[in-house]
Amino acid sequence: MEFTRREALKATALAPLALVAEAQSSPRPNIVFMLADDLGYADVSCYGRRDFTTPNIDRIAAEGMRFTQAYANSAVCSATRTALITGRYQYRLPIGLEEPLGSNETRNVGLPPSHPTLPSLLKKAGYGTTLIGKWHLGRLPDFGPLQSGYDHFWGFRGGALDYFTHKSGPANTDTEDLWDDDVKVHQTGYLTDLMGAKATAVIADYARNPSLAGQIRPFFLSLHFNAPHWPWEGPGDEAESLRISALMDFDGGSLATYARMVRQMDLQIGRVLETLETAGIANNTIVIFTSDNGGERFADTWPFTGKKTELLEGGLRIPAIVRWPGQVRPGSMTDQVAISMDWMPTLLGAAGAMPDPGFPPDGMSLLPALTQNATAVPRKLFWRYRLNAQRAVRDGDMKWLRIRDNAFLFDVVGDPLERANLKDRQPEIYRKLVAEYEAWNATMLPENPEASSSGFNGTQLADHYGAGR
Ligand SMILES: [Ca+2]
Repeated sequence: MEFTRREALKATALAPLALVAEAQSSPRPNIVFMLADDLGYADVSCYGRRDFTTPNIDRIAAEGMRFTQAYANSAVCSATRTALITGRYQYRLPIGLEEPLGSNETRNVGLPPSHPTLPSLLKKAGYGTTLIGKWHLGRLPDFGPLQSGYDHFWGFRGGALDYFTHKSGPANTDTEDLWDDDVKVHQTGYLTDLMGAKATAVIADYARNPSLAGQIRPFFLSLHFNAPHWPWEGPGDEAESLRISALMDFDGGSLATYARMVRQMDLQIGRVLETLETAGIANNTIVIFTSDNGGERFADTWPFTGKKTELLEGGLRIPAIVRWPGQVRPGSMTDQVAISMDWMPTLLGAAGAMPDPGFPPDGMSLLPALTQNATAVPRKLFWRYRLNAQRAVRDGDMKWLRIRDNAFLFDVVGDPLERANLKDRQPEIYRKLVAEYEAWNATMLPENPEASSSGFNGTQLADHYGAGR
């Protein structure tokens, strides 16, 4: 891939003069944003995974900063990805109400191309923008990465893809979903490896063409792995991809398979880091690694309970690691509460770019925590999830949680397992958080009964006895 002189001139014309001048005196950082899919809080060794190691992800932490209180905007894919790309609560847009967007959805829901996005704002500021991996924010012809601010796209549009057949359904269906820009492509190989290869090629290309017409052009690469999302297939498990009758299968997978899926992603992340070094741009590149929601059935979410599709901490808490040489202290850690939609103001700030005044971010910039060792700022954050009428507020260390008619108040810092219900011991705080939720919720779109909202029942997961069928 290479961008043409015409594209470069177009980008220059769009960039405000001040930014161009700044870019020439001190180059703006490149950004490599890596997102795992359904990776739990303790699924990498620097967050506590016990049965395997993730040396490359650990290395990002050793050379950067680890967030101990990072949250996903939602307990599932599309909803979090809406918040991540818009920098705002997902409940402001119909696509954000899909938990997640279904593959057979016929209502034509997606991220409106007119909405400003993290890639579209960076592009406007002169960045080259590429998405490799998962999109999951609506189908062509109306919706897609190229329609929402990415110059280039290589990956898939749905919620899941088989690692070998690259189909969104079982092997015997006509459901291939692998794309190069807006053209469907066929490629052989294990998807995690293909994404790693594509990412390293893209980085090398950007690094080879850093300057056109005297302008240094930084890049924003979103590398959205589907690992370790189901189907449960590690490298070499092609037979399993032919066996399963649905990608979301409940008769396969194991801790060992899961370990191989995560470790293969870690390996590809190592190649990305190596490529940044070989290209000589590691020192001017922000590297981020995080996940889109909490862990699924094989994940380690200790010390939390709950999983993907649940507003318990295990469904929401995720690893978040940032390396930025010269700016972020190596081997550091912060207890700053953070959430997916914070990346928009954070990365725009790092790039010297501005949000669209018509769509102000709901999150906050993490730059003070990252670059100035700032004291953690208390946050007030809100979630809702339609299945089982789940609602949650985190205010300071306290969390109000409702699941169906069961209501709780937890101190999630002192009691991360969410066991000691303080509702009747601290009724004023309980009432305050409920009132805060109601006030916030009144400013969001109402729940849409037609939107998807997924979860697990007792026939699927034995530990969910009592839940549904
Ligand atoms: Ca996910």
